[in-house]
Amino acid sequence: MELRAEEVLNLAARVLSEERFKHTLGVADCAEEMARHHGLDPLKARCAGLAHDLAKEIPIKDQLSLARRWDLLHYPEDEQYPAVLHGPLAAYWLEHYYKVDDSEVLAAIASHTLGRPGMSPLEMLIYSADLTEPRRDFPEVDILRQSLYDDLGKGTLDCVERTLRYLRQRNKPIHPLTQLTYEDLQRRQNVGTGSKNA
Ligand code: DGI
Ligand code: FE
Ligand code: FE
Repeated sequence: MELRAEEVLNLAARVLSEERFKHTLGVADCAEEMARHHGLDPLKARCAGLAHDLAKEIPIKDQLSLARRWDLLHYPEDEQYPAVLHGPLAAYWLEHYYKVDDSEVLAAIASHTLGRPGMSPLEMLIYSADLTEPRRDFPEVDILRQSLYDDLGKGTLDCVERTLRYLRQRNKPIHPLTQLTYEDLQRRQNVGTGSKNA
C-alpha cells in the first residue's frame, strides 16, 4: 500500500505530543520543498517526513523490546543508545502492520537518525530536513540550509559532520553507522569532484 499523506498526518497527530507534531510538520514541509528544488518526488518526501518520528515517543524500554522482537538490533550501540531505534521501528511497523510497500519511503524513515552508507537522495533529504527544519535554531543551521540548497550530497555531508561535532562536544559515543555514513558521503563527494583522494 502507498503511504498517503493525509493518513500519516492523522496518525502523527494521534500518536505524537504537540511539540513533536510541530517538528514533524516542519520536517515534512522542509523535505517537500527541498524535493521540489532538487527534482525529487515531493509527495514521497512529505510522507516520509510526516512518518519519520512516529515511534519516537514510545517508552524507551518498549522500543528496546520491540526492536529485539523485530530483529532490528544490529550493533551493541543500538542497545546502549536506544534513542537511535525509533526510525527503524517506525519503518518496520509501517511495513508489517500498515502494509506500506514503498521501499524508498521506508528506507528514508529507517535511516533518518544515523544515515547509512549508500543513502538515496530521498534518504539524504529526510536526514537533513530533520536537522534543518524551520524550528531548528542552532548557530550554523543557516549555513547547512544553504549548503543543502546548493548540493544535496554536500549538504548532507555537512549535516553528518555537524552531528559528529555535536556528539563529540557532548562526549556522546559515535554510533558506527554515523561514522560509516560520514565516510561514505565524503567518498562520494570526492568521486563527484574528481579528487585524487577518492
Ligand atoms: O528524533 P529527533 O530528535 O528529531 O532527531 P534524531 O532522529 O536525529 O534523533 C536524535 C537522537 O539520536 C539524539 O538523542 C542523539 C541520537 N544520536 C544520533 N546519532 C547518534 C546518536 N547517539 C549516539 N550515541 N551516537 C550517534 O551517532
Ligand atoms: Fe528522529
Ligand atoms: Fe525528527
